[in-house]
Amino acid sequence: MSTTPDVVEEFDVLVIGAGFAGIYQLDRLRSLGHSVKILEAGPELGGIWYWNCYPGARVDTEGPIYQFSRDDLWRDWEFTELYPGWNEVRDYFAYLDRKLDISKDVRFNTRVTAAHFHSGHNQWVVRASDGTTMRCTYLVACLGFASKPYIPQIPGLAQDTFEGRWHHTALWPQEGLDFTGRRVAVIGTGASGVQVVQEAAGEAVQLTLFQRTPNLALPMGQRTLGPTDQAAIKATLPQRFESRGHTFAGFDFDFEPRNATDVSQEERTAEYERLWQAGGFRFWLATFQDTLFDPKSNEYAYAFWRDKVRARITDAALQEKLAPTTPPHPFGVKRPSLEQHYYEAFNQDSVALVDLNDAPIQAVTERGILTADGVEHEFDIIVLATGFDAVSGGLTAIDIRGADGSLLRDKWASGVRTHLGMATAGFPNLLFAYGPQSPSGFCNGPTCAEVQGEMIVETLEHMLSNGHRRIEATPEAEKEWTHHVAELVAPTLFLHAKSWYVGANIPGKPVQMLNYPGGLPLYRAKYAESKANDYAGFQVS
Ligand code: N01
Repeated sequence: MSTTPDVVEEFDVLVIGAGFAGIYQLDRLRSLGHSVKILEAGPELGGIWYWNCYPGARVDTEGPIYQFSRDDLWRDWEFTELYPGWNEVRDYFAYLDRKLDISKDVRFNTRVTAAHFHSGHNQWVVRASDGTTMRCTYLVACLGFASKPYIPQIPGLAQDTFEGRWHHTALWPQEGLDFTGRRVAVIGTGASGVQVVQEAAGEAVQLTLFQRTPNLALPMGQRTLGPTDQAAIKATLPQRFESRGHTFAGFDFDFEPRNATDVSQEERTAEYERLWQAGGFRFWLATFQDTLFDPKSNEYAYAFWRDKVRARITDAALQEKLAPTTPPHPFGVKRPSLEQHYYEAFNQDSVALVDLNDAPIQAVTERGILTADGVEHEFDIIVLATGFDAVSGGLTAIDIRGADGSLLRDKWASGVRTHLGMATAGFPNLLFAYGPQSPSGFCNGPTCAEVQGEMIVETLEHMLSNGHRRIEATPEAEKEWTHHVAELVAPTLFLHAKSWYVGANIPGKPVQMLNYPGGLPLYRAKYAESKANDYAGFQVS
């Protein structure tokens, strides 16, 4: 890549991605007087909420705390549902644009393909798919954890053998796709698959879910928000925002200090019931603190979940497929989806389930999906809800080359290594939000955009206002951080499931905890310690 002749613009900071994290960076850094630009692959703000417009796509954090906490922003904004749909989240981004005038500093439809560090100038030379080249002193990647969809290699799929239409949920046609009267297949049971199934069950003439692992989904507790709700929400939002930064996952609730194994069965059941009725992620993240550590405690939670779910499914065989007697993996170490009427959908004659453990997919054919038992299932639409090369995939998809010209993709081929989940040795002046070994997928998005976002802003402000030109994680610091993450995860049950949390969903990807498992308060303390010690773990020059 040429580093000089075609350079047209230069910035203090270039940000990749115009979701929550990127918008936070632009707004804050611009207000501090720095020159900043966002490069965004999509044609509008929203990041993940632009691409994921599949039927049923919906936030699974309560809307009031799924927004920026700034007073002048939340006071004038209301979501109409407790868990807003993708359309309403897009409206929120349009609202942010009106309030903050973001778009004028965003270059849309510009997918970053390469970023090479130029040591002589301490600058990044960034190239986009349209041939644009820009320079910046600091590059901040705000790619989210799910910017690289995973499409499995199923024979016939890439060859477009199928005569109907097929789409990955994260590359859904913007004009929509009507399921009405169509025969629909859904492959995958993550949050995306569960949401599509719920939606398609009411529209499709026939719906078949291809399941490899059941989702241990939780009741969402969805409801519309009327004027009384809105007033009550407004009255308590400042405290809720405040508590967001001090809980494990950036919500306004946290784990219960008792252990499930220390209380009587009656107390345990009463607590589970309370959490179940409260809805959302509470049964997962406001439950007994030992649930994700102690196999016995985890079994208690699973048994409660299983019995609740089975009571909603009429067919005994489907009960066993969707909520097996024996847990498919410990509860909560693969992300539960929030559902509204997912399990009832399977009581409809028009909805079927194919267990891929009995009959794996062999090929996509002209007419549908061929499974190993020789059955060709015929469809009009195939939905791939097969997830993402999560957390690190967005970064390694870009041709990022560090100070000595080596590729980030190569450096992380045997596993990610970072300092504070913010930077990696050999790649000076590159910081990332929501990246590997940061709270990332374990954190409410807007909370993390603000909390980790502010760490990045502070670090950049320290650099820019002190005339420093180069910051780089040291190899020792990233070794220590990687060790710290491994130590935190060792006593948990997370490595007992093949999830995207640990990279196990992508064939060949090293299995390691990709998200910071110590919770937001510890993460903040670790950063504060580094900052108080003159950015310990970074080499600043
Ligand atoms: O992806 P996933 P997702 N053959 O990786 C299956 C966020 N999100 O897009 O479980 C057959 O969770 C795979 O099977 P298995 C949220 O953080 C949020 O659903 O590995 N099946 C799995 O069932 C979420 O956790 C919302 O056995 C194959 C599924 O595909 C994250 O994004 C909405 C397969 C993938 O599930 C990812 O969720 C949506 C194959 N070859 C997403 N390969 C909100 O509500 C994979 N699978 C805000």
